[in-house]
Amino acid sequence: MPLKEVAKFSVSQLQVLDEHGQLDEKLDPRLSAADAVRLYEAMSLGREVDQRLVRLQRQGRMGTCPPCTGHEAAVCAPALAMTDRDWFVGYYRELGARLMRGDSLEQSLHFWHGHEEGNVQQQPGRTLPVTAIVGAQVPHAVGIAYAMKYRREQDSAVVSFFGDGATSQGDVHEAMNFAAVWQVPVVFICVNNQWAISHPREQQTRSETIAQKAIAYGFEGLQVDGNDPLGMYLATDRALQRAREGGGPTLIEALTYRLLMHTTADDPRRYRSDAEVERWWKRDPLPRMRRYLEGRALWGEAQQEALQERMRQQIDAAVNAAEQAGGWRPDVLFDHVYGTPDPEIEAQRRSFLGSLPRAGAVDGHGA
Ligand SMILES: Cc1ncc(C[n+]2csc(CCOP(=O)(O)OP(=O)(O)O)c2C)c(N)n1
Repeated sequence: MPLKEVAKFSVSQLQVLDEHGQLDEKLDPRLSAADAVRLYEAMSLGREVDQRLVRLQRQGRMGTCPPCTGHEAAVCAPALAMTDRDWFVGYYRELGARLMRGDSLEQSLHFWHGHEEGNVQQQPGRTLPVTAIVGAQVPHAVGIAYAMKYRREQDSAVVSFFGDGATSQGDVHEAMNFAAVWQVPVVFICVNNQWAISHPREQQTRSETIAQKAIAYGFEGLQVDGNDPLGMYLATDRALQRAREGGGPTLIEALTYRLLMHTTADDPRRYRSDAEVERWWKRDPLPRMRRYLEGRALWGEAQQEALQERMRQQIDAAVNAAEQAGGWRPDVLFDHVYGTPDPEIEAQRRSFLGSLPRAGAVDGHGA
């Protein structure tokens, strides 16, 4: 059967700052000193809060939470590239980036402690709350982008984050297909951390890269070293520009690694080797960014010590405030299921309250 080639594609990988702190001068996005420092500080705060959350959970002072250690470049650099006019539609592993977008640390602590109050929108800005339903946020992102196009908003775009596991969800593919058909201003960032709980990337898809999936839908897909903050910034900045100029969607595959457990309820030693984890710690985005700052004479031991102290005080204050807050109603989760009261939901509320040891008397720390 004679065959003729009808299409040919390739996928590129971007790296600007390698694991040794070596900079590709031609690709350097030339961040201002203030932005470079802001990015490093945001990544550091994300890491520090993450470590504290795990310790608090181990002490029984925090609910189950999903650590973000390792993801800092993949999420904070895109947040730096975004403006307040852009929509941030994420999932549950972008803590540092959410703090950059104006979420309060205290309220994030409420959220991970399981208090519905942590879901109340913390700022009037364009950041959607955390979602734990894998992939559900991606159609929302495309819907928002569609509305922006319809309203002819030209100064803004949507950035949506999701994991490699989420690419097994139909929602993600439907969203990408419509984003391409409608040419809406959206940037998809797949944080490919190699694992969906205990399920390795290789069993998630037979595609060699996640980035190449974009080609099938008809838009650009690019793989980026997700531990390289400058590469992630550059890729997101360009994709946002294209989106705002009417050029449609982009898929960025951020190649990274979840350095800790999936959530504090998980033991990753049961499914992955210490050697693999060790290899990825050597590519940790934080020392890489610090070396870059030091190379530009923007950082040194004194700044690091001052930052550590500032972060310690900020986190201590938020933890204290979160632990002192309380008096939560345990049935608040029934309040917003529908916009108007519903007899079935009210029956469920009564049944739930009736099942509590001392109905109505349970505070935020005791239930
Ligand atoms: C629709 C749906 N299916 C299954 C789950 C259970 N679940 C929670 S997280 C997760 C893995 C997600 O992996 P990935 O998308 O790679 O993100 P990561 O947690 O690795 O950042 C699964 C299967 C869920 N929350 N929602």
